[in-house]
Amino acid sequence: MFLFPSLPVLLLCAVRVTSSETKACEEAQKTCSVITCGIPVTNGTPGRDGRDGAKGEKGDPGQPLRGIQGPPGKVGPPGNTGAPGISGPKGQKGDPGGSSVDEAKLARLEREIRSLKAELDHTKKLLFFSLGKKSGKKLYVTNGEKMPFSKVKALCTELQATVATPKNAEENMAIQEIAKDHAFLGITDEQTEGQFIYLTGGALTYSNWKKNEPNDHNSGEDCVLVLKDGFWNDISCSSSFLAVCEFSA
Ligand SMILES: [Ca+2]
Ligand SMILES: [Ca+2]
Repeated sequence: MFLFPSLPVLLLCAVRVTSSETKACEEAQKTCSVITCGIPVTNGTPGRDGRDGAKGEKGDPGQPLRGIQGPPGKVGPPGNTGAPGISGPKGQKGDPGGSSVDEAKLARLEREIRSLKAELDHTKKLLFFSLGKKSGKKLYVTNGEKMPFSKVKALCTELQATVATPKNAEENMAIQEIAKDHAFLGITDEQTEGQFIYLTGGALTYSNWKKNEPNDHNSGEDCVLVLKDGFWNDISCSSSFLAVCEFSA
């Protein structure tokens, strides 16, 4: 009995539904045992959620997010020196220099030179008195040390002096008095045996040989000593005796 009344309803449903409503009915058939289309009926229970729609179109690119500003970085290395700037404007002409300024400067320098000269003379006198012996324009100085002739030469050269070389009796005595012991003289016959010459060059102009000297004793004696008594003796250059240097005073 229930089949017949529902048949016209089903037919009516097939006639009335449009193509767009067909899908809705099909969907409804899956959930409803009885479909009522076109005829107002009481509301049924809500259907299930539909399927996901088609994928949408790609959206516009998003705006990049700006992060928080970090701390300042380290100071970079100094750059290259820049090109020199343009010269500044020429300054105003200065005041003419007075010649009186130069004269005053010169006068002050002259006073200073005179003062220094006086001081030097005084120092020399002290030096003669305490260290050396002056004879004419020569000053003889000893450090009291004994050494071979080569070292005596080196020492005197270093002091911008020469080895003591007496050229007369007065100078010989001055050396004898300052040495008070056997001391080398700046005289040798190293170049030619028997021909004594000055270290500074030239043949002897004065001599004070002891009796029987020079004798070039044993293996040879090419250097000269002034003995305590003031007489000379040729001696081996490698022996050690007092060093006396000669300065021009
Ligand atoms: Ca000799
Ligand atoms: Ca000798």
